Amino acid sequence: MVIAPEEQWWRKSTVYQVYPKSFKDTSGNGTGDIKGLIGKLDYLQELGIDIVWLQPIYVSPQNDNGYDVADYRRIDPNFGTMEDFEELMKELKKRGMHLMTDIVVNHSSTEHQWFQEAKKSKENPYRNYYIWRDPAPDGGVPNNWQSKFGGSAWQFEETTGQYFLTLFDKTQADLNWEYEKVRQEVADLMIFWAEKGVKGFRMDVINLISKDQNFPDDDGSIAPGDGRKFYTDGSRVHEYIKELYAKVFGPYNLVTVGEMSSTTLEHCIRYSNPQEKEFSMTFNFHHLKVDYKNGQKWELKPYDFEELKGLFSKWQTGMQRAGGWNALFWNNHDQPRALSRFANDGEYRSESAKMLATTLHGLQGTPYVYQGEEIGMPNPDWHDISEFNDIESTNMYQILQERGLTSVEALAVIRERSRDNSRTPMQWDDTENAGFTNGKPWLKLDGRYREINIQREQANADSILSHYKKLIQLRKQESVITEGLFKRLDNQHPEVFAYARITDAETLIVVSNFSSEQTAFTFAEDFWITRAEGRDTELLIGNTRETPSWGKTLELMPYASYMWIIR
Ligand code: TEU
Repeated sequence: MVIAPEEQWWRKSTVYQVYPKSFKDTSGNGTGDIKGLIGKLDYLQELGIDIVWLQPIYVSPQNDNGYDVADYRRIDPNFGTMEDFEELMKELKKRGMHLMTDIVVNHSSTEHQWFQEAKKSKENPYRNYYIWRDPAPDGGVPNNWQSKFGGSAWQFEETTGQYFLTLFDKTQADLNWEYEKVRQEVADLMIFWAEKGVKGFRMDVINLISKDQNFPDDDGSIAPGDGRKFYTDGSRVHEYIKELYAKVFGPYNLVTVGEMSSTTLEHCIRYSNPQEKEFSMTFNFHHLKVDYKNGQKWELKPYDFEELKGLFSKWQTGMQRAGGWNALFWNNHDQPRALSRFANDGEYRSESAKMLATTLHGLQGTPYVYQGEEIGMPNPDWHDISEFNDIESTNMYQILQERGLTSVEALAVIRERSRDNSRTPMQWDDTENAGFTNGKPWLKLDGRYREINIQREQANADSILSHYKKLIQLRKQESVITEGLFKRLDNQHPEVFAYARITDAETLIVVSNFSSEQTAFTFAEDFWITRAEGRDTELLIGNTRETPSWGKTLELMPYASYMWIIR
């Protein structure tokens, strides 16, 4: 079956990710809110955004900043009211924009009424909504699976004398997808939001919902040996997603993105090929682990550039061949800022931010811009552990010391890897607290906000922000960006990532220098002759004052990056 292109309008869209807690506060309580977002919709429209991904705003104890949902149908008063939400929908519609909401249903908060009931007795009608196991014969945990936030994945519940599974925080209880009623609840709650006009869903760690029902111990033969091989892309996951497609995504014609933790290319092809009727696209994280020493997030090493390029190429080519579709991203609310991580957030901050953007936005897929990325926000300047809020960071700070690191060493790791790096408040202008709040911000701001802020970017025609605007428009104008075949060109150049996107009529070329040194890059002879030599070439976008001279060999200044089209 061929899907008509008009049904895939989002293939030319750029999604903007809003972390509401840090976007814009209007109440003065120091945390962002829905009204704050409404006030900034003109800004997003001006940027060229047509889909806004709004992170969880449901009632929640906020132990994991809203990824611990206590009521899927109500707005947390910290963020506003249902009236505010409806107002947001109206204001988006006025501007021709769509809302994508975040659905967190691998787990719920233990404060959810389902869990409050479930824990009362083994006979409770909600018992089966969660995953309960008897203690091991010695009274200990049922198996050796580890929580993603550190420690055992099992929590003991006194009243009934059983353990329940929590793959994340101990207050995030995993839902039991084997139970048909749970799947129906999920479909119903999504319909509730679709009826309100929500056009898309981002589904949190959705590839973890089908667990091996034998709950075996992990023998550690495959790193990291924490049990994930028994619940990642599990045996019934595709069946469950197809069920949601049939009940919700299809009937409401939604754009959907699945967040896929530790997944494989083969599974993502199935999740995102339209013929499978599952998701529109998938996030995977392999390219954001190239600086994990031994695959461990909490062990530092400089990033492996060759591996990074290899991963982009593998996913571009692999998804393309089999009709899958990638969600493209450098940043999100769980990642340190790519600018600080893969490029230069000091002397070459502006060049670096533009270089990373051009590199990503030339690829096939749907790009996501995470708030602040479009103005080159860096990791902030952390000094003390007390400045951090994220539960994962504070847990790991303790665990790293238990593993033998000194407090100074542990802090050094947290500074680099903490999710709070991307969660600091949005920098709107150079007034106090960067115009984010009149109150006391819930998380500290980056100290450079007087220099790095939106007001300043808007006043500068040559800004990072203008660069993003242009890239977002280019995707809409140049069909080769959506359709062209991916071909890597750099032949393992130590500093340069270069690729082409090829259709019968056109060739798009992206060349980026990832280093702070000047370098040169030469196209391979056969590519140069067949696709470039003697043809009309237009520079679509670049990041240097001087226009580069086009030719078989290119001289590249530090972090220089260009996109050409050959027609
Ligand atoms: O994150 C999923 C996830 O596994 C990670 O990105 C996680 O933060 C990392 O592996 C920990 O080292 C999603 C959400 O994006 C995240 O904010 C939530 O905390 C998590 O699920 C639980 O809902």
